[in-house]
Amino acid sequence: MSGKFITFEGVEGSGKTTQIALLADYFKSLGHDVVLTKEPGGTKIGAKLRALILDPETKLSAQNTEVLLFYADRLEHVETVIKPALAAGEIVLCDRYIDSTTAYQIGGRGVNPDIINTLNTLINLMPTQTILLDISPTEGLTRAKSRGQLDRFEQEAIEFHERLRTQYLKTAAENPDRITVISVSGKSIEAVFEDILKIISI
Ligand code: Z5A
Repeated sequence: MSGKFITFEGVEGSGKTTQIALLADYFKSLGHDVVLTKEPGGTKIGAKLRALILDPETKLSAQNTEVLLFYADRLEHVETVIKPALAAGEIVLCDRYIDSTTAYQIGGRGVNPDIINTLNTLINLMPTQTILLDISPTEGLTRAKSRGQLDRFEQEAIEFHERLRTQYLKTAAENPDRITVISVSGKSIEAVFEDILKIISI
């Protein structure tokens, strides 16, 4: 595969969606072909899965149902959007990917890592580079709450959000060549973007 696959990660309200859009515009202004996508919800079927997964009315009884829904979304996304774009030499920018599963389902929910490792063999694709926007869950959730109704994850207790931030930082420490942590606490949108441009490589 000749393209570049860059993912953005972080807790709710860390600014991923804002920054990834700025980066897409920046790359396009340089004449690159860019695919801007997200998980869950990067395909037609994924959009339906996303609505189901985020709906506060969705009640899942078995612990692993949630993770299977994310992998149904991911498999369709990787096979029909990400891999074809990379094969065509494009830059793929993805808002959340496998590190979100590690943070939310392993760190947050306590899913057995062996299950995720097995599911990852179906996906067989890791990002070229990952940017982790780090912020305290309290600050991130305050931003998210300012937008209105909270989704199924945003409604979780603060301890859940603290666990997934801890897991994110652990994953970053274990993958220093791929993941760069950018502290965004109290920084303006412009200041964060400047930090991103300093470390992005294509
Ligand atoms: N999930 C999972 O559990 N397992 C998985 O494998 C995957 C996902 C792939 C997807 O929701 C949910 O699925 C997610 C994890 C779970 N949990 N939740 N909720 P999502 O992707 O839609 O949710 P999100 O990633 O948390 O999106 P978000 O809340 O929109 O956060 P964000 O994209 O990081 O932030 P933003 O939209 O760019 O900014 C949020 C607000 O802050 C907005 O009003 C901005 O204008 C403002 N903002 C942004 N930057 C700044 C700065 N620097 N200063 C001040 N204000 C700012």
